[in-house]
Amino acid sequence: MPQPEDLRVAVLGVGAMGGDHVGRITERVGGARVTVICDPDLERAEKISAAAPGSRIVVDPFAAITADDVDALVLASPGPAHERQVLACLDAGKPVLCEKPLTTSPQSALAIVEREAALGHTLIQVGFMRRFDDEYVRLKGLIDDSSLGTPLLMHCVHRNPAARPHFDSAMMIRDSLVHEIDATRFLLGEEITAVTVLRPTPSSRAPDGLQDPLLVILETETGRLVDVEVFVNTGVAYEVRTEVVGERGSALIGLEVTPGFRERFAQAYDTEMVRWVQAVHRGAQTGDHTDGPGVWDGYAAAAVCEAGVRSLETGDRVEVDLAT
Ligand code: ISE
Repeated sequence: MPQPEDLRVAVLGVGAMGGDHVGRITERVGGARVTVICDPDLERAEKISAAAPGSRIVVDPFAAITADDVDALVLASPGPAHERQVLACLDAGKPVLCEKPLTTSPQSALAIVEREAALGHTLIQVGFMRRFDDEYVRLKGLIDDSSLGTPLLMHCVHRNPAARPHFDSAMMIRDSLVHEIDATRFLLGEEITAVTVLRPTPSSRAPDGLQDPLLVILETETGRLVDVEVFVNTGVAYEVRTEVVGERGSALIGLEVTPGFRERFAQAYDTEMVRWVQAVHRGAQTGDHTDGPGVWDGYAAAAVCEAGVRSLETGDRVEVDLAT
């Protein structure tokens, strides 16, 4: 039953992720309801709206952002649309949960960091959902309470059974590796300073031209090394594993194997949404809306991805150019 004090949410883009978010808010998250659905594919919008009682369809995303029956927004539109939509949400003073990427370039992401800072309070959470996954949270706990001693190395595996059509090698960095980049920053609590992308013999299953798998080395501020296998056409299952090696021990998470990322991170997506709704409710009183990853995290990830794409192209170790 909708309550009068429910947060009224517009979801922009109701493809796979956005459609899931509408279902999540409608069925599993208290304190919020979807009032507006916006998608250029009207048939899709109507189907999703039918499953979200009380929602209406708005075709123009900018009309959805300023609508009177919208208190906050979930952006699950294509990445290139994010910059203008996020800026419009900031202008309207409305909180946003923005699926990655925040924007498609570090320059435009930095402009958003600056615009939000000028407002004086945070409004934007970026959808790095792993930060809400129980296993990642426990692993971070082991690092933060010194159970493993000082962390020295991380080994990450990021395997997808099959990439979407038109997935190119740069997308392996921007779309897949980006989660390992955020997980590294989250777990180790420091910035990534350099990226080296190595290209082993491609799998014969990889579509023409796709450098699949990749082996990536991330270096951090204090000299920790993180190796990441990104393999997006294994033909097997979704496997995401992270091992942290410290001076006094190691810990490995991600032994569960699922068909895809939506199953693997189902709990994380639900918790992310619950916490976001709670944070927005709290923020209505305090003026500080966000306790999840924010615009700086979106910007830092974009800067590391840019270095990664350059390393992929040149084969060189590339330093990350991060604003100070
Ligand atoms: C996808 O966009 C995701 O975000 C998944 O978590 C990732 O595993 C996959 O490789 C991406 O394409």
